[in-house]
Amino acid sequence: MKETLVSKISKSLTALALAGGFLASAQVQAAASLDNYLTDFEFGVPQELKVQSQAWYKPQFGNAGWTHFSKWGQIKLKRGQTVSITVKTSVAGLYPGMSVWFRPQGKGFAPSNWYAGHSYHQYASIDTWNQIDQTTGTNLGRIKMDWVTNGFDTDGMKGTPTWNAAAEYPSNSSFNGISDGIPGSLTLSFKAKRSGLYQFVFAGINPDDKTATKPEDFSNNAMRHPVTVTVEKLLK
Ligand SMILES: [Ca+2]
Repeated sequence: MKETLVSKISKSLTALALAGGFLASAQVQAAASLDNYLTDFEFGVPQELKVQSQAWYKPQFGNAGWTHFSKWGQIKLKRGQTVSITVKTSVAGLYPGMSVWFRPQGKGFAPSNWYAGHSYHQYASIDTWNQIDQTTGTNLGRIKMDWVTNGFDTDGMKGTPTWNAAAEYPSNSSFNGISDGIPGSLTLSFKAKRSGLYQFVFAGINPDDKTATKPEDFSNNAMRHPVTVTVEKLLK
């Protein structure tokens, strides 16, 4: 039986779709190393780390967080444990922001000292395959991160909440501004739904402009400022 034109086109489209699918699955991604940016945490042991003042939410980068201008932490949790993570600073005018993910490890998964790119979405899960160490060409595997929670400190924060590409203050509620009455301090609490590794990233968002009473020069984006981070186990 003679093939109709429609049938031929249909077969060609199917072939193209298959080829496209193959290319997509074979596509590799350059991973970003978190060496020197990632700290292991234990319950109740504060760690002082340095972050940039607007790296958790960077208007110049489409409002994404910036992987290497922030700092990362991780801790293993058991299913059902309720924990809090606090990021606080004594630097006036600096407002911490933080995102938390569950990150599966083991066969097929990239080690946790690799992240999938130079920017991160503050309130999204990711699942990406064939992450590559560009230096060695090694396929690191899959980076899967299930979003758990996020937020930023609004205590004392000035600014007009307007949402646009250049906005310094996100009015999009998914960024989750939190006021607990303590300027420079942000606490996120959550219950572990699964046993395993939880990874978090933190940095500043929308710092105050430099003033006579605020000696920190936040106009220097590259400057890093100290924050103290503590993970605590909460009683049920
Ligand atoms: Ca606060």
